[in-house]
Amino acid sequence: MAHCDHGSSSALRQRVGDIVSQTPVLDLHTHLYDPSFRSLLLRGIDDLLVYHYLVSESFRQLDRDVSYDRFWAASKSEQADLIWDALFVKHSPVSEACAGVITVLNALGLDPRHGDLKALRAWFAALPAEQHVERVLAAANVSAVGMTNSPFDDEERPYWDQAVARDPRFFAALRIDPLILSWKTAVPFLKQHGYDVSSDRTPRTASEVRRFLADWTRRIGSRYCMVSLPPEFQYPADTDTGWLLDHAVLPHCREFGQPFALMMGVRRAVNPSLRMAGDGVGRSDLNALRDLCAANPDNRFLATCLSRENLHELVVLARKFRNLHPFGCWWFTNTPQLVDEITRMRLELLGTSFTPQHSDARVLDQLIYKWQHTRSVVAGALGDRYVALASNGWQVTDEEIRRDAAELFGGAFDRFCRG
Ligand code: RAT
Ligand code: ZN
Repeated sequence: MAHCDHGSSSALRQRVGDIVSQTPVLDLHTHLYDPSFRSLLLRGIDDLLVYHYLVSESFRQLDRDVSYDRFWAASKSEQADLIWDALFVKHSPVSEACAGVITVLNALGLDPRHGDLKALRAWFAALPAEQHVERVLAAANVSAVGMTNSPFDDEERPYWDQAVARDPRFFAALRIDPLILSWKTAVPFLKQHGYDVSSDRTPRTASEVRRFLADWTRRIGSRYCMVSLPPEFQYPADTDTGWLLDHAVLPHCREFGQPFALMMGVRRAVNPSLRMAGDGVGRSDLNALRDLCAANPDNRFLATCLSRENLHELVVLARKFRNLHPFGCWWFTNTPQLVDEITRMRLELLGTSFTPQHSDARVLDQLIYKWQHTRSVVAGALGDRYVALASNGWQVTDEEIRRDAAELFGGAFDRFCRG
């Protein structure tokens, strides 16, 4: 029997690391836009610094006299200055979100220690959006970027009426939180946009909601439909949400042969003073997901959970339901230690039939750090599985490593979407 000694196991780990970094990623969920969406595409140092992950961290370190009101009244670059001073100058940037900024600057050849924010701002300002996109996609080795597209977003909606050339590497995903979670306010919105709905649960309303979903799916070329859900989400349920799922959303996804993506466990506005940075986490009841998968075998579900405590149960559910595809280490679980734990658990229980990560990037440059950090963790976890196999005589080939890495970085998702 061939044994994998220390020398060959470190060579194997090295091969895995190389192949994982050479494998392009399909990033299935971000909040990025292609450059044709102009100011909606966030990029550069100020946007990196006012990222909501950093806003919430900065309030732990800012001087007490910086009130919420004072912070929000400041301009974007003034907010960036405050955050830079609190998190990078007065303290070391050791948190994951802070370290991400350093990874980005380093990858772009910028040295934040020699210079000030002014110099960094000037560097980014000189970079046209298209060139910036090329540079970042190349540095991150990302080949496709899933957007988050909401028909309910007044800033985004007008862009879909423009017949402009779009960057085909950015693909659309239809985001429908307001429809599913605040039906009472969605009704007047739909009416205003020409859909004959009422707050009664009638067949006419269901078919009009389906027409709305179909129109937007076609208009934006959406690849899947998505919602984020509070910890209280239940299914089946005699609620507007339950009714909309059964009579509009799930039939729509079946008709278009598309998955429905659930991001479970976000508790919105735990601290409203922090605005977008004020959301928290709660543990979800995954019996709802079990029942969704069991009662709707002709639907496919992508799912991620915000609560670490839900993630083991999610993996076990995926073993039971082939119409369920776990994805990503979302938001508060996107830290190297948790990505490592979660990815190892998924590899050990699901093989390669899941998608370890999505970036959730809101700022173009973040693709660099989110993927660089993820790649090193995924390579470590995968490398250890191959080393264990090698110690029992199964030597993985480079071609097999390439195949597995491609599965994990978008191939398995692609196949799952195709059904
Ligand atoms: O990770 C995030 O940036 C969150 O603010 C959310 O946007 C979350 O990813 C979501 O899509 O709801
Ligand atoms: Zn998101």
